[in-house]
This record gives sequence, C-alpha cells and structure tokens, in this order.
Amino acid sequence: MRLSRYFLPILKETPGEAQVVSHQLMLRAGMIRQTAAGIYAFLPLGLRVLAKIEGIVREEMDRAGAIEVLMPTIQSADLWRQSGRYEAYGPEMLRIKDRHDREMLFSPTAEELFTVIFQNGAKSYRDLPRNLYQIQWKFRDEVRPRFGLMRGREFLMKDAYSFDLDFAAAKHSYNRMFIAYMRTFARMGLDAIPMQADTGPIGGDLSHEFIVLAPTGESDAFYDEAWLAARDTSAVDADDADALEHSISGLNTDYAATDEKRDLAAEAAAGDRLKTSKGIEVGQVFYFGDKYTKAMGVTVQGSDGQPVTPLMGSYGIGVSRLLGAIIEARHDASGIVWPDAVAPFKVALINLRVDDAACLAACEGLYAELTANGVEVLYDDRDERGGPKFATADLIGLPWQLVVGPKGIANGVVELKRRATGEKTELPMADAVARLLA
Ligand code: 5CA
Repeated sequence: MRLSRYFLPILKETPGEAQVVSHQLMLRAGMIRQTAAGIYAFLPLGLRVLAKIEGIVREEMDRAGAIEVLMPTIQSADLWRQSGRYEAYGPEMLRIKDRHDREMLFSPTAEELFTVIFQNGAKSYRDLPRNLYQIQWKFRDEVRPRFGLMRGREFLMKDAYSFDLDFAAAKHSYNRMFIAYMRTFARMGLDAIPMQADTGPIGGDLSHEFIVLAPTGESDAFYDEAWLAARDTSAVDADDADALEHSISGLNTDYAATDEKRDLAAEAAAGDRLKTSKGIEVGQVFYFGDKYTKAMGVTVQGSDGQPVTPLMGSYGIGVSRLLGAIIEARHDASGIVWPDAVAPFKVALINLRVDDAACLAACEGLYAELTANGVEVLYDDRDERGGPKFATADLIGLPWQLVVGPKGIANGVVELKRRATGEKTELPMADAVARLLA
C-alpha cells in the first residue's frame, strides 16, 4: 500500500478524550474514531489489525474442532423470554421496537439463539458433541463505556457454545476451549492468566476469566507469581481428554482468582508468592450445564432411545478489546510496538528522498518485489522529510522499517530497523529483502 493513496489520519496531539495509552495511540495512529459514546468506526489500519486478531481466533477455534456460523445481531424478545433472561438482563440490554411494535433487541450474547439453532438441527446422541461459534458484533449498554475499545458499547466478540451428552464430555469441551485460549493469546504476544471467575448473567458454576496484567485493566487479579513465567501449551494433545484434564489441572494448581472468587486460605498458602494486580479480561469460559437447554425444553434422543438434555458451555473472546489489550502490553514512548502476528503491515518502506531518481527506483523495486512475495508493505512515498516519516512509522508500530536514502543507495545499501528493539542494520538491498522474506 502506498501511503500517498492510503487513508491514515494521524493525529499530532494526544486527544483529551482518551485516558489510557491504548486509546490515545489508536486515535493518534488513525485506527479508530468514536462516533457515539462507546461506539467506534474502524479506519483502514485498525480494521487490518482487527482482521489479523480475528484470523488467529478463527484458526485456533477451527483447530479445536469448533464450527463457524453467523447469527443475526437483532433478535426477538420472545426468544429471550424462553430462558427468562429478557426481564433478568436489565438496562445493559438495548431493547428495540420494530414498526409493528414487536419487541426486539441487539444481542449482548447469544446462548438462547445458539440453543434454538442447535435444537433445530440436532436430533440424536450422534449429533453430539458439537461446538458452534461466531465472530459477531454485540451491544451492551454499559453505564460507563470507557477506555476506547476496552469497554465499548458495540464490540466484536467471538462466542462459542458447546453441546454435550454428559458431564465428562462437557468438561472435555470446556478444557479444549481453555487450551485453545492459552494458544490464541500466546500467538498474539500476550501472557493471559486463566483465573477462577464469577459467572454473572451467563450463569453456571464453573468459569475462568483470561486476564492480561496491566495497570489500566478494570479487573482485580490475585495470583501466584509462578504465573509470571511463560507457559508453553503448544504440545498438549487436546483430543486426549485425560491428558488434557491433567495438563489443565496442572496449570490450575498455581492460584489465580478474580476479586469475586478469592480464596483466602489459598492466598495464605501462596504466602510471599501472592501478587495482586489490575488486569484486562480478554476472554471468559463458562460451564453452565442444562441452564438453557432445560429452560428451553431441548432434548436429543439418547443411545437407549430416552431423551437426554444436552449440557452446555459458552466461551467468549473480546476480539475488539484485544486491540486495546495488545497495545497496553506492547508500546513505548514513540508509539505502538505490534507483535508480528497482528501487525497491520509487516514493513514500513521509507523513502527519504522522493525527488532522488536512485532512491525512487530502489524503493519502487523493493516495493514491487516484497509485495509480489506476499510481504505486506506500507510504502511511505509521500513528499515529506525523514523526521515525520520516522515518527509515523514508530507511531503505527510496524515490526520492520526499511529505510532508503541517497547516501546508502550510493553505496548499495539500505537500513533495516526492528521496531521492538530499535536495532538498525545496514545491508545490501537483496539481503534486506531476504531477511524480510524469512
Ligand atoms: N456468552 C458468554 C461467552 S460466549 C459471554 O458473553 N461472555 S462475556 O460476558 O464474558 O464476554 C466475553 C468477552 O467479551 C469478555 O471476556 C470481554 O473480553 C469481552 N467484552 C465484554 N464486554 C465488553 C465490552 N463492553 N467492550 C469490549 N469487550 C467486552
């Protein structure tokens, strides 16, 4: 992408409306704009990151055996009356009337709809286990939307719903999601700690929140410092229910709980190892058994011909919130430092002298070659001085900067800078290309 033709409305000043660094940087880097309280437009750069995050979430869900669907955002009140949640949900639910005076709502979560859709398609025990998921916009009329995408009113969520015949199978489904979440967040460069959590309006008695430690987080976290060491869950075999249960209970021997689930005896046992911190909840998993299937009269035929009420869990990831969480974890004084896996482009190609024929030819050649090889390049071909170009590249945080100037070109070299470390290397053009293709 040529910057001269892109839509990247950078702000020079930090907007007064933003209190936390991720919100400030997203506004300054031209990623998002607020259109109403807690409601945001995604500009091209923000949309690219959102799509990268979605991509990782989708790959890990698919790998865990979940099946993607897409449900409507607008649902009927009657559907929610079947579970009793239409009245129970309270003012966070955005209630709407259509032209015929029918009561509708904008989905804040989707247990009811997935339950009905599942019932419609599943008749016997052979249709279970299943896990259906979507990546879809939600609306919650939060009293205090704040911190940009972190507590929005309209936000993008990945929500998955599992259906099983008995508790052992349902626990395996829960564990599969648990391990998929560990992998998902690790791929985004985040250390997310699973913590025992309260279930709130979703219900049930087993739940974990995945918390990224950050001073600007809104959750209170209490955990054993053993969690601060990296955990590698990549080798765990999620198909083997016993091995998976063993790995997860192994992980959970180290204490970690949110405010509502604190266990003072466990905290005393942790002694000096107990840490407290603010954190950002990037995902939550719930097991709630037959809460919805029973209320909504869902059964399938069991292997003995008798009706069985499926047991459910639901599993959410705050996809748009993750943009904020990643920036909170990965930034410096000059701007965002994107982890490679979610960066909107891999390289900022910076031409220091657009009026110099040799620089121009070198940049055009590099841009063509990198792009042809599938490298995502944002090419700063604007007629600007070096200073603002470097400032823009640092602010938007692309992992690499490839800098082309007249002195270097005279000697046949370009400069490659790694955004995360600031390390700069001068090297021949072909070597720079090879490094970026690796
Ligand atoms: N139905 C269940 C799981 S599918 C559910 O709704 N879970 S939840 O309430 O925990 O939401 C899932 C995730 O959405 C949360 O972990 C959080 O990361 C994100 N989320 C919740 N509220 C907001 C909000 N107001 N703004 C941005 N993200 C949010």
